[in-house]
Amino acid sequence: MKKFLYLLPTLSLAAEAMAQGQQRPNIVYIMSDDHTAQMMSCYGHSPISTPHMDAIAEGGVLFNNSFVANSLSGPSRACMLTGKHSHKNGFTNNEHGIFDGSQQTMPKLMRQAGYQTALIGKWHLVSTPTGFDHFEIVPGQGDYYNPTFITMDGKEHIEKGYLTNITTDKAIEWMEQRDKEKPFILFVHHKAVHRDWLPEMKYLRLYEDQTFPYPETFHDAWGGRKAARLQEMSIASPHDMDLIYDNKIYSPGDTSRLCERYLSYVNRLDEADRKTYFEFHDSLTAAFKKNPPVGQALKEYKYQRYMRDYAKVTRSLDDNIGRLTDYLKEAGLWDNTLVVYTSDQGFYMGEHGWFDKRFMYEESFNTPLIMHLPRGYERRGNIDEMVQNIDYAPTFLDMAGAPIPEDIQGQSLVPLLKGEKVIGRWRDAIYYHFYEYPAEHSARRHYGIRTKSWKLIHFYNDIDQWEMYDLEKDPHELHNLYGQPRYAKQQKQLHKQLRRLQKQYDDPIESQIK
Ligand code: SGN
Ligand code: CA
Repeated sequence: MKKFLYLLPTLSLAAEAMAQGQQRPNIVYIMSDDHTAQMMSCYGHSPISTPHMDAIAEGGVLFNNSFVANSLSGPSRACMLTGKHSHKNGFTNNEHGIFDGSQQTMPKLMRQAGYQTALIGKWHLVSTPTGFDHFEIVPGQGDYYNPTFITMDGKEHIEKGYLTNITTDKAIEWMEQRDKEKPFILFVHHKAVHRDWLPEMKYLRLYEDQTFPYPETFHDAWGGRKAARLQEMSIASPHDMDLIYDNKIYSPGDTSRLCERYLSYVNRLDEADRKTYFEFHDSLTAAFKKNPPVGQALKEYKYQRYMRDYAKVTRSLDDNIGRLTDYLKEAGLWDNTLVVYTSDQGFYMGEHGWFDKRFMYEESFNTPLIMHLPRGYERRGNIDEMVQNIDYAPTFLDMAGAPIPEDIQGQSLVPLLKGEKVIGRWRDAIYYHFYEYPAEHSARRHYGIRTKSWKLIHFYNDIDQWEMYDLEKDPHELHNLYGQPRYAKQQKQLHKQLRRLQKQYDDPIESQIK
């Protein structure tokens, strides 16, 4: 891989800081699940307010162009941990992936550099976590109510309460009892706001009087985009968004494909809470059944229910970001800690008529990224350079003054965080590759690149379609320009850039992928 010129000066700065006896920064990496920038007020245009997330961005930095390498939980986590694209870290999809924990990972390298390493919450990589001094994880996707946790001895136990709160409790408990002589990196991985969007009891009725605006592309009919037509993540479709499972319109005797799973999640609640839960949802069900919406009205109804549930779960998440940042301030850790808030990918909040993620279209290719910076990192405000989740590993190593192995594919963000001029030194295109098909939601396999103003995507496997978008003129990616003679030059240029990145990252693309 090409060496970047600025690594040397940055490393020597970190080494210099250590030589002067300055403590290396701690790192608190908070990652939620399926939380998207459209539902964060610091990104603008959010229908709900997220004051604690906003406070991080206001005092620190907000990345406007932050992307994932593969828009799905396990793969995204593997990219973050290794600093490498999916074809290099081996975890390409949730369905068949088992993370090879014997490979080089950033937590292992941080530990070698003298950091204490801890992980709390969702893991989703199947194999036992490696490289952590301490971990306590939830099995698979985890449960919102009275969740099960797995401790380092492999034993499972149930904790009473709401997962988002418990995850924060455990993160704080670990920080309290850590070795205070050493710097630390703590990974706080929330399940929130993943499907099935079950709210904390105190927020059961929150947002119920709010009508959420419809995104401009809510009625997209997916013209010119074959993979978009073939997906199974449409709000309108009863198969994709289940009225019982997703929208909680249920009365005893009702059934659907996912009904039993819905009941198994809610039945984890203690009896009193279960009663309160069903009292509220029964009233919604009764109103629905009295006057059942159909057609367009049903699609809108499902969207409103989806938005309200997602917003409730986001509210608890935001509260807990506040609890964690308050703790860091009270414990005197704030000034020397990097606090990262991000998600494992973005999400569709009704754009194109969808929920879920997977596609390389902006809403799910993007992931929110905001940071509170430790002392010595002067940059503030919005950052427009294109960054990707493979960049976190080299960034943390760089901040710790540890060497960045040659085979890491991401770039350290330290020059950006120090406010250095990176013109001509930053990447001009981002690479993406999604593999999970055939699978739930039926998003076809695809890879592609995004530059500042263009995007080129190739959908492959059981289809073969190229798409090309002018992101400046068509930010919603509705007009596929691929193959149009007037854009031939642009198309050729994008193909060239795509080949260059596939060579740089050494992606065997579809020819060798099972
Ligand atoms: C579950 C969800 C899907 C979701 C995947 C992946 N279905 O399978 O809707 O796309 O997780 O999400 S559910 O019926 O179990 O809710 S990921 O974020 O973990 O990758
Ligand atoms: Ca996710």
